[in-house]
Amino acid sequence: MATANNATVTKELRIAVVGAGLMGADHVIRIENRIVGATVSAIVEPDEARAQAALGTAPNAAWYKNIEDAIAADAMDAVLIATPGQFHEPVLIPAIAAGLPILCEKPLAPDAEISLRIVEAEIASGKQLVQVGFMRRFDAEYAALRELIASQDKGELLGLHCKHRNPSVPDSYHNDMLIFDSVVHEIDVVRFLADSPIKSVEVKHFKRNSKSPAGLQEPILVLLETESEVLATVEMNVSVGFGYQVKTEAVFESGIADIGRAAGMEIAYDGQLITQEHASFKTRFAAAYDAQIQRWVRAVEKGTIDGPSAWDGYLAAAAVEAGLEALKTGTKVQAKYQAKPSFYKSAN
Ligand code: ISE
Repeated sequence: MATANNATVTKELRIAVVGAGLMGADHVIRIENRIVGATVSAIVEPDEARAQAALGTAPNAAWYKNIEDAIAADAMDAVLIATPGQFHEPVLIPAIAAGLPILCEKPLAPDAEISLRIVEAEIASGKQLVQVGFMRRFDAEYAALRELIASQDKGELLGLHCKHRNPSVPDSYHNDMLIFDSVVHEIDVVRFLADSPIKSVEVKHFKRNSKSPAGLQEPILVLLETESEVLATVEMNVSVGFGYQVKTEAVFESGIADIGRAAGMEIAYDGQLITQEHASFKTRFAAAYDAQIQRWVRAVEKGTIDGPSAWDGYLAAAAVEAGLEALKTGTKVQAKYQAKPSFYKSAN
């Protein structure tokens, strides 16, 4: 659009944020304060108290109780879904049918069957509309490690040691969530780093932490094997108390690389070296979330996506299914995948 004095006015992308819980509220603040070229135009949230809290941080936004009403009111140009995975499909299907670009938080859906339905809806729309929020791919250290692996500079990648530690989990968190809510990040990022699909999953149990919530059998050790025969060990530990840690050590033929060490000020005092640890994924991955959303906004302007696709979401869901069976049976379970549709072949 050109103004009278010929200055160019760029239109801001109007984003509807669906779900104003922990993650959604964080994304609203992020878009309003740190993302260039976008604004939150709608909060889609059935709970009034949550919606009002989010509206307090998004001056241009209107409140809708469901996605259908927001679509009918033409309230947005794009959708960011930040509800838990089991609520994604009923939002994704109408948003895809309306031709809206979507950034959907992980996991795309709770299982492979639902993920395939979403993939089919996207193919039927004729356009890649869905990007999945595996934000670790946008973390600078993960990106650097992927480049190091691809360069073969330190020889072939032999294995990965991944440590995923949460200070605590909410009461609603249960055993299966260790795999579909938490390990799903490693399932995606191990494939991303090794550039090879997950072939099998096996789950072992560490000695149970007496501080874990009742009913939770953890920490667990998950073994992910890729088709390229890279073995990844994943310590999934959600009751560490002291802070939030996500670290990966890569073992090469001629070297070791380590990412995720605590950064920032180190204090030497009274015979100790003290560095502050993150308290939550909101700060540990803040820069990655910013980069993910900024790049998505730019991609939407060009009518594309810039990150993991719905097909990547499906591949993760299929490997998660193997992981859930491995958790239940104690055996090594092979992941099963459908053939990649030609629609996604030329895509990232
Ligand atoms: C949570 O849903 C996340 O996605 C966090 O990144 C992860 O660390 C945590 O374990 C999950 O519950």
